Amino acid sequence: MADGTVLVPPRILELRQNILKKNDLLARDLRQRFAEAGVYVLNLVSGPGAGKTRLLQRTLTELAPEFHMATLVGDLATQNDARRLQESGTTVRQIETGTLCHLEAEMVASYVQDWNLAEIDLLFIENVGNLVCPSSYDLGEDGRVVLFSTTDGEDKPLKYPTLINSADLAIISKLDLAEAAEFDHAAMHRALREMRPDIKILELSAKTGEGLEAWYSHLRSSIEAKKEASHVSGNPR
Ligand SMILES: Nc1nc2c(ncn2[C@@H]2O[C@H](COP(=O)(O)OP(=O)(O)OP(=O)(O)O)[C@@H](O)[C@H]2O)c(=O)[nH]1
Ligand SMILES: [Mg+2]
Repeated sequence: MADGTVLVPPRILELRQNILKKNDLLARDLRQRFAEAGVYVLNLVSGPGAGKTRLLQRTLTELAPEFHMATLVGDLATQNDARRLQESGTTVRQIETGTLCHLEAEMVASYVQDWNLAEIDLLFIENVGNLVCPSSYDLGEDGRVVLFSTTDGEDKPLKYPTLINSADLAIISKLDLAEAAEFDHAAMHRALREMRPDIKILELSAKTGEGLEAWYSHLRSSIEAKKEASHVSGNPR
């Protein structure tokens, strides 16, 4: 239309609403299972190449002495990310989505089906690299982390409001490249806070290790809180 409005035919809209409703119901069941098992679940979302896998590679390796961790990683094709993450010695499964640009609760449920969730402290779900589709799909996670790299441009939070609105934590990655990319830290923080005034922001480099301690502290306290909640609700592990 001349004013830029896109009209969606009612039948397509209805179909989309049904898919989302089915996903929400499955996500609710998953969240219940995760809560009973006391496993803390994080869904990592970013555009392609922002550094999700590299951050997880380092996190899985460095926190392995402290926690039992597992990862599901989604991509349209290849087992590349799973191979990289398996070098940490932790449990990793690749979900190849084919043509889908996001993970859905049904996929998560089927890929964790034979896992003993009570043995896992922390489950990472690396979503398909995409800033649009993953934001509408609840995976039963406790927290959603959005990554923007210093080379992505400071205006990205403003361009992808749905994603920011569904995120609990924003990670600014590739801090070591900030100077070369002439990254404007204040502008990025402003853009994030304009969309979500209370969003927690961490800046880090998975290459140099700068900022990783704050990320690990966040994980430690979140895991602790989840275990506490699980005990309180009568699910001793
Ligand atoms: N210099 C630098 N490079 C990084 C950093 N983190 C990731 N990279 C590089 O950026 C590229 C993409 O990183 P990945 O970890 O594969 O990104 P991703 O978000 O998992 O990508 P997809 O799964 O394809 O969406 C790789 O070449 C990484 O080595 C960092 O902190 N500093
Ligand atoms: Mg990846």
